[in-house]
Amino acid sequence: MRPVIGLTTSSFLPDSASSMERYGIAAVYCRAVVVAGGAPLLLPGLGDLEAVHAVFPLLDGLLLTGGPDAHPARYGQAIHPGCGRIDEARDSTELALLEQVKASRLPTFGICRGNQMLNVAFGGTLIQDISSERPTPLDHRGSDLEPSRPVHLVRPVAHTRLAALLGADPIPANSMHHQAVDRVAPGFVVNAWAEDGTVEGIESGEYPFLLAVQCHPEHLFSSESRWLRLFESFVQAAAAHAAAHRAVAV
Ligand SMILES: [Mn+2]
Repeated sequence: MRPVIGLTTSSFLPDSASSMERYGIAAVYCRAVVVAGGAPLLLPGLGDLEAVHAVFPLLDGLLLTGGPDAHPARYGQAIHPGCGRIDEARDSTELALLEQVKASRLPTFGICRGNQMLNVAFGGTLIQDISSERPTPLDHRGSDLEPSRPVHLVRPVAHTRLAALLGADPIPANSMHHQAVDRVAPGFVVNAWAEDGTVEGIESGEYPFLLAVQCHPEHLFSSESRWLRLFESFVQAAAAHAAAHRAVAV
């Protein structure tokens, strides 16, 4: 049985292409989960906590995807002028999911916004806008128009799970973010740095699989197999969680 991987989604407001609000994510997230052996299940960011509690027991793993900015009040700050679009219903949904993760130790993988939400949910803070708050020569939005194009190196930190999966050598990564982790949440460590000192991922050794990256491996795994290992390791952890959960249920 494939483990069921819940993926959080973005809300798309009515625009020139559609008069309807929609929920969705890039298809490559789902393809990466399938290639790694999981079964993707999309989760709308409605902000309905009863719905979260009803759906959560169906999940064997949780993938927090990219998206808009977390409300800075979630980490005790006022909105900085450089902060971008906020979706409070999605914030509520993901933070409720992560409260369930804390209780259940469900394997969880964060990507981009997912890296930031994981840090916020566990008590860390964010840089609201890198270019205005921490100017750097690196262009962390450099892959916006071409998501599979690496634009800077990421250096895995020795003795982290990420380094065990990617190897210790610097690895080219794409980058589509303007925020980043600032103060790292208690219980977490930085698992990768960009060369300008930007946090490119965090993880906790206190859970079976609780790991996140700031780049977008879902756009890289098909051309660089090292990135596929992240999805494979995550899905394996989800399968182990499912096996243990079913054993308890019997
Ligand atoms: Mn970056």
